[in-house]
Amino acid sequence: MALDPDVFGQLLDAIERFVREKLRPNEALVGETDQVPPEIIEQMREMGLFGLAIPETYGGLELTLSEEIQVSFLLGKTSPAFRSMIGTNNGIGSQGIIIDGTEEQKTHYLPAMASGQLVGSFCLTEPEAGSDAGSLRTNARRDGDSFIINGTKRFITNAPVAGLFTVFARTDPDSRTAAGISAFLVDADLPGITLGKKDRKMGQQGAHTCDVIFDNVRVPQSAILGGPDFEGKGFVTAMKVLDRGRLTIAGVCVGVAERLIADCLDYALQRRQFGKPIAEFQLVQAMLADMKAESFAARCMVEETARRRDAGQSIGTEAACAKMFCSEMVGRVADKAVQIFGGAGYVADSGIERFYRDVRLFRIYEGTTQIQQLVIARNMIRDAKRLNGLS
Ligand code: COS
Repeated sequence: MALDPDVFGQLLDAIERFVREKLRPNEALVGETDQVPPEIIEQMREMGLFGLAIPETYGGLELTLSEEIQVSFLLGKTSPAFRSMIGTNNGIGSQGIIIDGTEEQKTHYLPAMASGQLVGSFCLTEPEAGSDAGSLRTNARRDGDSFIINGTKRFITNAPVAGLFTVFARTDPDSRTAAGISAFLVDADLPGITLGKKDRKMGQQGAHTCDVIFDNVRVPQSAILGGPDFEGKGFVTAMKVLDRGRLTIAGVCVGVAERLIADCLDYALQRRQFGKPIAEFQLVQAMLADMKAESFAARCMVEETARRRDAGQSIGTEAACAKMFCSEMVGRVADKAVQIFGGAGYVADSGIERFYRDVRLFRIYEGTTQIQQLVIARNMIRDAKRLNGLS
């Protein structure tokens, strides 16, 4: 349900001000300390940012996808670590419950996630199962009315602060593929769950990932996401969640690109070489123009995909196109930003090198560029076969 336009406008204004006044001044600190200050997280809770995409009935703001990506554009205008704090609760940590959860699961978990009291994490990736998510080895063995989960999950965003894990585990011991995987809602304080040490990453300091190890973790049958009828259907839930998540990441990429372009323009107008601002040199202008055109194309793509999804269309192909194009685009933009800043872009003080490192992740998580290509091409071929009566 869309918010009243005035109310939504006020929300965007408040977020824009928050980014400008609170988040941007703390970017360097977060980069250096690898920690988002607790008072900022508290302010995010108060603003309702943890529940942007959660239905109003469960305490969230219930933004449409078109509205949510406008927020992504704004939050992209600062270090991605800030958005990552709220990223899982609005995306992969809650969407499984919203899309396929039972009423009881929604009532139990979503209000606490919307308020930010409970952080949700998505446990799909494993040491031996990254892009080939369907080959995961974590297993959930039935034992009477319970399941016993064993396995290790890797690079799990927000795991160090999570209270709830959506865990994808194989319930059919005879299957080796996507079939036979179930999703479980697992409270983080259950006996048998341990966390690995925080990963030391190339960028996005302040956003934390680590291993989550499940050693004979007993959960009731009611922990299957969607209830007993969803046993063996967890992989499809994961894919539906990722379709949506990929678009919001694309939105963040657009925001970061726009931020970098604004920084480059400011710098190019101030920085003088050969007696004039470097913005007056055509070779610098060419870089600025390419950055602008690409980021504008990306913005249009994200907005159109969100519109289609809000109109009830399935967006698997479009979300993959957007994730691929926007994440690659922001990589090129960040590279040109370093070039325009020159030496100042390579040293830490300008913050440009930090963004250059931060944006590298966008081409990897929630599906690499190569996985997006595979999804796009597979869907094209499937649709063409259907059209021609070949399948
Ligand atoms: N929406 C709904 N259902 C989907 C779907 C989607 N977007 N994509 C796939 N499915 C369904 C398929 O229809 C199929 O169901 P049926 O067996 O009933 O037909 C099932 O899911 C398995 O799909 P598929 O055969 O395509 O699975 P594959 O093992 O070949 O894997 C890819 C598909 C590669 C696309 C998948 O493993 C993937 O997305 N990998 C990347 C994982 C990822 O993004 N990891 C990031 C970590 S999470 S932050």
